Amino acid sequence: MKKWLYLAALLPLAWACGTSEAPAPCGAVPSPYQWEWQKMETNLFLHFGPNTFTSKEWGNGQESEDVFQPTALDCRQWVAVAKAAGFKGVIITAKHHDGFCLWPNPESTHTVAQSSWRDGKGDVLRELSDACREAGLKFGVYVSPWDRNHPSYGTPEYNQVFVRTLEHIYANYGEIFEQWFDGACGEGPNGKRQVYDWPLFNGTVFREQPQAIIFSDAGPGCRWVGNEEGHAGRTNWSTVNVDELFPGVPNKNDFLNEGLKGGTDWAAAETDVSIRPGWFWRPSETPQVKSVEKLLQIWYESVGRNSLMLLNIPPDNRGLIDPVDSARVIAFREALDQILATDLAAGAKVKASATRGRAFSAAKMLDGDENHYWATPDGVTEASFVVTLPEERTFNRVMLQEYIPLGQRVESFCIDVPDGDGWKEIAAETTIGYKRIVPLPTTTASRIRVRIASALACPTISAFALYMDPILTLN
Ligand code: FUL
Repeated sequence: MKKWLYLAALLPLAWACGTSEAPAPCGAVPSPYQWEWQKMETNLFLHFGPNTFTSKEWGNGQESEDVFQPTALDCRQWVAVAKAAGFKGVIITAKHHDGFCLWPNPESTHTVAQSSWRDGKGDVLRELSDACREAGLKFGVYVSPWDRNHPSYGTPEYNQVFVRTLEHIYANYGEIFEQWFDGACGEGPNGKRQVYDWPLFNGTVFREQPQAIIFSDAGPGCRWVGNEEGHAGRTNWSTVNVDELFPGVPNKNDFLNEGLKGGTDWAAAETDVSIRPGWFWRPSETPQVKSVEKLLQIWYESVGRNSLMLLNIPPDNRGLIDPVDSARVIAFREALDQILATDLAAGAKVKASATRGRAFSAAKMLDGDENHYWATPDGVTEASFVVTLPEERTFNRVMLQEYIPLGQRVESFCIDVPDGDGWKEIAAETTIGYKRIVPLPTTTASRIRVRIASALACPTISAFALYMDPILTLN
């Protein structure tokens, strides 16, 4: 064959392979730190302080420093529980609303240094940050701007005190992966409220700990999910308009729960929830530690709805995690691991209605590489794929992931299974995001179809899996 004829014969093939160019980013995208943070999925929240000893939720700041008296503090035990439960990071109340500091903060006279505990030499942040680093867990801090103890609270000087407080932590306890700011702004000891200087506070974090994700109602790193019961919205966009929000913003809980399609800023939702009714440990609540079933449900409705699960397990008045709580959270993780151990889509073949090119084929969703994804040609925002299993299998959860470094795109999708010669719809949902797990009626099938009904730009789907959860079933 003549050379040109040979080349001409190859042309249609080259055309069929489509483009090897990745889609352009769509709208706001996560920073590399936000992308890494999202992949942590489950983290441990620790509420610990004078309230642990007084059985209060909000101390008034007048508690004697000597109230803080853990008899057997062991932060390595907390970290061991976190590890066993599969958490990737911990966040502790370095300072809650009562103003008591778990480290010797030179900006305050209401700290561990003024307590008779360990003759004023104790330092919970030191022990915990060391234990985290030893175990390979990330370390984060909750520092409440509301301070019911500090004499300067309610005056402009307090904003400077608060910044120096942050700086002291940042200079002494290593890398912080998340800075937790709650929006509470009540009265201080002189009856005044503070006008918080958020640009100053955030600027301090950006300067001293640039990798830290700043949590608040308004982000900018991640946003509150809008409730403390443990559920993100079924629709959950990781984007919002940060300018329209501020920490403590009223009447926005539903909005925070769902985010804003096409919002100008990336601030994914974090779901903070306690394993107990309260945030601090109190013995009377031990019988109400959440069940494995409840924790699984929270996981599905947070991690499975494009959010992070920040589970609070408050240490007790000995300074240890209560054995009831640790046994429960470890049992939860074991149950979850067992459900996720078998991907029932293993060995499947997948065929899409449209593909951008070989580098973005539907098979990329099943190859286990988080940087590989199926994508359609630009402008194709309605598309489907059919997964053909090696044989009939029984499942009740579908897991989908979008390749979020290029933005969140899918705004509605459906799941179908074969019905006679056609298909039957068994689920209709909205967003996907980093991870979406859709509960299904228990279904036995050898084929399953996912139909993307609408998207902000060509979909980029990086993972598809099927699971069978024998504990939480729809039918
Ligand atoms: C809120 C606080 O008022 C609660 O005490 C708790 O710390 C919760 C996580 O955040 O803003």
